[in-house]
Amino acid sequence: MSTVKFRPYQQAAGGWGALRSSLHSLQHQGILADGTALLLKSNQAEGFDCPGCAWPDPDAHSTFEFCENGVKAVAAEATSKRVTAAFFAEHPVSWLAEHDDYFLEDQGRLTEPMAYDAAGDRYVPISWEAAFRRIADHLRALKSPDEAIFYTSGRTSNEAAFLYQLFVREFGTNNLPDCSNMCHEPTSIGMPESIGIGKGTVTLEDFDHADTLLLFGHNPGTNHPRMLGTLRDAARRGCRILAFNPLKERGLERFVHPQHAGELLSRHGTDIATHYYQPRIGGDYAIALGIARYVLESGTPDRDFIAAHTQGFDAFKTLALGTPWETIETESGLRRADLEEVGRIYDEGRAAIITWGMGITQHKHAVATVQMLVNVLLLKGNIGKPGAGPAPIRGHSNVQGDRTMGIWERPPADFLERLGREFDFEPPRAPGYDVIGSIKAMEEGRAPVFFAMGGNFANASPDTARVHAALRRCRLTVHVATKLNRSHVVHGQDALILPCLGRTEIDIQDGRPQGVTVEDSMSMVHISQGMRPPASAHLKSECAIVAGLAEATLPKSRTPWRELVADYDRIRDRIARVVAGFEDFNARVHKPRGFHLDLPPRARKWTTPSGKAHFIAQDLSTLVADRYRPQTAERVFNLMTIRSHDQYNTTIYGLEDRYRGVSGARNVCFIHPDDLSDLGFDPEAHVDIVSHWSDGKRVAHDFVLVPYDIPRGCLAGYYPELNILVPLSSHADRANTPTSKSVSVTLHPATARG
Ligand SMILES: Nc1nc2c(c(=O)[nH]1)N[C@H]1C(S)=C(S)[C@@H](COP(=O)(O)OP(=O)(O)OC[C@H]3O[C@@H](n4cnc5c(=O)[nH]c(N)nc54)[C@H](O)[C@@H]3O)O[C@H]1N2
Ligand SMILES: Nc1nc2c(c(=O)[nH]1)N[C@H]1C(S)=C(S)[C@@H](COP(=O)(O)OP(=O)(O)OC[C@H]3O[C@@H](n4cnc5c(=O)[nH]c(N)nc54)[C@H](O)[C@@H]3O)O[C@H]1N2
Ligand SMILES: [Mo]
Repeated sequence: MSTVKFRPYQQAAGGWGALRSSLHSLQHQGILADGTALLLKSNQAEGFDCPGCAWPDPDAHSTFEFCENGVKAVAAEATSKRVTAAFFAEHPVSWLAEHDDYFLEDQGRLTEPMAYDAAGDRYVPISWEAAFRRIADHLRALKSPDEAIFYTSGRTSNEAAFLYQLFVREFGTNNLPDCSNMCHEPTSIGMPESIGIGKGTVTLEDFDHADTLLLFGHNPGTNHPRMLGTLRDAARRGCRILAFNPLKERGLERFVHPQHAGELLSRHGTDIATHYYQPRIGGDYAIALGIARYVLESGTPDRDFIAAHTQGFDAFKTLALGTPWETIETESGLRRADLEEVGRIYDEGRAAIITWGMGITQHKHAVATVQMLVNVLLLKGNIGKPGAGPAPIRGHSNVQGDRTMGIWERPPADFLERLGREFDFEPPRAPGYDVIGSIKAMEEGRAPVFFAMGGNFANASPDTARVHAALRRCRLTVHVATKLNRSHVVHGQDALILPCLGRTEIDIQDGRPQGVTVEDSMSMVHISQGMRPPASAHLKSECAIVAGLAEATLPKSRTPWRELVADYDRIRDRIARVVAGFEDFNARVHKPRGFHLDLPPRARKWTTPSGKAHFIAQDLSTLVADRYRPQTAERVFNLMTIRSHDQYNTTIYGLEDRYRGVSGARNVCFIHPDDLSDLGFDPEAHVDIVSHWSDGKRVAHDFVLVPYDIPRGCLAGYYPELNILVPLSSHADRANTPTSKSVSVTLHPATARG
């Protein structure tokens, strides 16, 4: 393994560093010449939606919105490198499996359908027809449709997602786990109980009207860099920006806009956060409770709003005022004076937005924390007025749209009702498996067929060893993918790789180019039109793959699969009749920049059973009592697994985590300098990280300790390398999201791998 270099990064986020790194990625993918032209089409009214993050596009922009990590995402898809049949002929799968994920994805775009040949331990070419037949044979041989699992990652378009869930339900199961089970599920579970919908209520424009922003547990400089432009404008207007993050993330501190020549000359850039708090990992429930307590005790709750629009206020007030400040301090890791400062700023504000990311959702008490953040908003009437509201920051560019289209293992009854009526079949009603349920089912042999529409299930899921064993137990694994990844080399007895078109590519059906649609983090739905010739003539669109599969598997289906795929407008017409809020879909989406979905809370309409918004809270002490405490005399740390600046989830672009000053390797573990010396380790000591759970220990070998500005008792390292430490049964209450941001671990001098 290469060696880790650590050199603290002094500059602002963005700036020349971002420009240099973007050029480097275009060069690395061999598309320096035409890459720029391509980027000019990204996030434009008539271009393609950036396959990177789900941050919305501003309504008016000059050329293109520059984003370093967007460039990396586009370049990774538009790469000139190719994985051909000759590549697979040369390399046995066991050889591929010895290589890391960076190597696998870096081989380039997949070019034709491949099937695993056990005798030669190689993937060999297969025709599309034969591939569909083989999958259909496996599916039809199952004792029950519930023995198959159909995963989705969040890049799939609305049209493909809609057809895919229709196929899966006509086949007869709701086993539709998706990446949001590991991501924003606590948001989707918590928010409807509070305000009736599971999505953010703000638009990008609201950020122009807010005077207070509270940012919880996300890292915009890396994971949604276009948000930095929004934050910069807000900061320049004098908006108060409060960041809550155990780490000092540079993108939350200051930013140089790479498209402003004047700013490029100043190294310091614009200060983003006016106030920066470093809570302990998992301390956010207590912070939000502290804010609420301050407002109730010393501030001015919006009594009219509370009386007219909410339920549960009195109980909530009793609970908040009854929580001692000492408990709030210990649990949040912030001092009372800081908490009161936050409370005061929030109370004084006229309109506040609260944003959150994985630092909130990947914890045991994630649902409770999401609901506590909503309580804070309700206290001041900060929903349903300009410049105010909840803004969960989604991950994949269409993960929100996929859920809207029915990629959901627990579909609402009214959706199934409409789906069944439109397509003349009886959809299954029993809930399906989510990600964790799927892994357990495969492990126990209850689900021998695993099909994935995108993603990298083998490495994105928790408890790597168990997931790999589970996938290997399958009779068939199938991956619709653009690039080679771990999930293709950790496979079932029979395995297929089906290569598809990416977002940036021209999708021709029946002689005409097709556009697909996506929904961003703020519920804007718009068209995405590919611009590049496909990476190979053998690629199919995700929609065409679903149709091929459906025709092979469901001979009695009354759905005109081929006809729908010949013109995606026809798919949208069906969506318009099934999915609430998509009436007149084609007419509305073909307008420049598309349309905004109607979100009732914006008009202070609450689609909860009571018709009101709800204060929902539980005693902080119950959450504390609930915490897992390993039986060990050693010092136990709380580890969060996070993204470096040079990756897209399991896709590793390079080995530089620029803003954190780390380069050269990814086996790092950030630790407070005093914790380091207390344990008797030197900086850059090599350690094994051992996670503790009721079912035993898990070990990550040979990680380098990097002294860092992080609260004591807390550690950080990179996903997906540390997924081996996340126990399968450690997950958010009710939402089942793996607790990727709180793993109980101890540190030990590195030993040889056993
Ligand atoms: N370039 C790039 N863009 C991406 C992705 C990518 O990998 N690369 N991934 C996409 C996806 S799918 C998603 S979901 C998003 C993820 O975007 P983020 O939500 O930003 O994801 P993480 O990197 O996991 O970062 C979590 C942040 O929360 C902080 N944190 C961790 N635990 C806590 C806590 O207990 N409390 C608080 N307050 N903070 C905490 C960490 O220090 C870190 O700054 O980004 C999307 N965009
Ligand atoms: N420990 C830990 N684990 C985590 C997280 C964490 O923070 N910590 N984060 C979780 C989160 S938030 C998420 S969202 C999941 C992500 O989980 P996934 O969505 O499953 O993983 P990705 O790495 O985004 O998937 C990358 C693969 O998608 C394929 N791909 C790319 N573009 C396309 C396309 O257009 N179509 C198709 N069909 N395939 C495509 C490529 O083959 C690529 O290899 O991981 C989760 N796991
Ligand atoms: Mo995500």
